Amino acid sequence: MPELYPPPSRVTTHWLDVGDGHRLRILETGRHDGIPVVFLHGGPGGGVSTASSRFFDPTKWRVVLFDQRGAGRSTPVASTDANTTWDLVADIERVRAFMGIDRWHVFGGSWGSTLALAYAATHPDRVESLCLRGIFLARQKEIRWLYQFGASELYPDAWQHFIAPIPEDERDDLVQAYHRRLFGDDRDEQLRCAQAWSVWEGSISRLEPDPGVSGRFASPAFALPFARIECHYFVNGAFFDTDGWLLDQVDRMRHIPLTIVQGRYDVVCPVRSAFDLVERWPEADLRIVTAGHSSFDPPVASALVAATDRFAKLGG
Ligand code: STX
Repeated sequence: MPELYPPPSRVTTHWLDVGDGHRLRILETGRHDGIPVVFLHGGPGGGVSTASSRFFDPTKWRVVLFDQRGAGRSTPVASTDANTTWDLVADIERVRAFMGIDRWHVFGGSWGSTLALAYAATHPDRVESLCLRGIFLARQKEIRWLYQFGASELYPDAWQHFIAPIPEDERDDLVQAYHRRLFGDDRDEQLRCAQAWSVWEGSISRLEPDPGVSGRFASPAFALPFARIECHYFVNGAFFDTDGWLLDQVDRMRHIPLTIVQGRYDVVCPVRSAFDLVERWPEADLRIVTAGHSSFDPPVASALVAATDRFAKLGG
């Protein structure tokens, strides 16, 4: 079982102005002349950490990680102005050009898989391979599963805390009810709701209970951008023209080598979505592991490292 690579010894930070008032923080790790790969984080709104570069052999890869609009250390933080899937797809191209890269490998989990597929469908010639984890296609049924009914039945204890900030007569549409509060005038309520939203997702991510979850996910610096940006995307159907739009684009990108690592017990992004994708994309290499959603659940981490090692061996 391959292990995560050590935390990076050298991290270079870049800043890129992408217009509309947004400035992105970009991190670069690994070899200057390594095989280029872009890491797309989850949420949307989750941000990157240097730990995300641990899926890549630093002697082989040049890893580019960036905080998507409004996320992590990108500014203005938690802003949803000019912030749609298509702005993010255009930003990936801006980051690629800024780094002087012609084609690259694309790696993303959860929302990162959604964004990777939207990018590959739009710019298939720029994508050398796709390595995706916890497939999320942003269909209404996936959004409902996570925030209305489904995950609620597996984690009724955590769910109780998720619904607590919303009055009973608004609980028939929790995403809308949260949206009103996350974008309302009451700052205290904004933060309380952001924390409840964020802790919910954190609480259901790992297969094994994670005692540190409320501390990390409730910290305002993480919770505010994560909850506001996610909620903004999900009230807008992730800005896709149709429900299931990504599945209808598969023929544009089926020539790209695709590896999927999927937790059998992923409650955030149930395996059904990976299955639906592979039905349309039978060449995909789907690896189902006994794990939950998180890329740091050990079987997921091992399978991801094995996948990037295979892509590196194929010659990059
Ligand atoms: N959102 C799932 C997602 O992309 C529907 C996601 N869940 N947790 C994360 O991302 C972080 C790891 C970024 C916290």
